Amino acid sequence: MAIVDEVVALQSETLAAIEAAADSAALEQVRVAVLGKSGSLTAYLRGMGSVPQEERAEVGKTVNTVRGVVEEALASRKAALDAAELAASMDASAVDVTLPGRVQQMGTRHLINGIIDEISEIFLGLGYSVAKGPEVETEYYNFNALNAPEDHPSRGLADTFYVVDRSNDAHKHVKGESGVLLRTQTSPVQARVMEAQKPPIYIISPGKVYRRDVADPSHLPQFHQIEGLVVDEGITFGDLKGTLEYLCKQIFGEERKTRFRAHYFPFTEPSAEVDVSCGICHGEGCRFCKGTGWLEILGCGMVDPNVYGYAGIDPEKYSGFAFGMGVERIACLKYNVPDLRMLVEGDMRFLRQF
Ligand code: 2NL
Repeated sequence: MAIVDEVVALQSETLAAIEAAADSAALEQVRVAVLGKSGSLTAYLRGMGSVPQEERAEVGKTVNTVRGVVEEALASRKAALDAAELAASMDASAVDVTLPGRVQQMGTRHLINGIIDEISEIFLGLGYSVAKGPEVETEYYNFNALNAPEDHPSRGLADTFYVVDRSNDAHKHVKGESGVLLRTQTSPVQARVMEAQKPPIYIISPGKVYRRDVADPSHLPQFHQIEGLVVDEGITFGDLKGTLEYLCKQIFGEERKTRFRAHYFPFTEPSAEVDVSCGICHGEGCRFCKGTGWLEILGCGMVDPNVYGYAGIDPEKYSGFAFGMGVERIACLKYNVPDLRMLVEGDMRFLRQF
């Protein structure tokens, strides 16, 4: 075959190989095999010297034409392959912006913490401070320092969670050798403040308390309490009444009435329970207030002089009052929730309403 025909045949082969190259790496192999340093078309250019004189002009012209045609075919195939590869990689990493986003569920503050904050704000506005103390307490601060008699039923294993029980120990009444328990009220916080700090004292102590009860609509084994304590010169029962009436109106609304009923607590004398008029029947009597027209919301009284004795405060110089309320109970009364257990079940359909 004449050399010119060989070169023309090489062009057809090369164009077919370029068309068949599946990706840019395969295309590069074709380019090197034909136009590279030892490529098949390059070999014809290098070998021009040995081409017979009469063929040389035509062979040279053909080789140059073929080189132009091949270079153009390479460039156009390379552009097509690059575009296809870019499109494939964009498809592979594509984000479907029409899919719905993942919703981040926002939590809410629990109703109980909301009520604690609300009542704390009311007392902060009256100049009180918030006091905190341990939930694992000694029997001394939880009972003795609050004038609870040795045989008081709430001290028993049936009513209180003991961590260390020293009820058979002769030294149990000694402050440093007392039993250890989960506090049944937050009063031990106040007993500690009275011991550490001289009057005037204006504090509230919110926090968790524990009682050995089975959960039912009106009891929980773990709940929250807010207690308050005022000790100053010249404090009277009138100060107690005014403070708690103000508190009730702030929590439940101006239109609600309050009443004080005589009661007994070991740590206060005289003592009272406070009722607020029923928000459902407005005093007429209904199921929610069990027909009485009133809802019990807290206990209170003038601090018993014996309690000052434990704290080293002079009862001739100072007087004061104290009160305690269950936060879960207040929450249920405020929002007409029929069962305390609904507050601790963690059902977001219920809790999100507050
Ligand atoms: C209730 C009744 C009450 C107190 C708590 C108290 C504290 C000190 C001295 C005297 Cl340091 N008293 N606390 C007084 C009266 C009642 O709680 O029904 N709580 C749920």
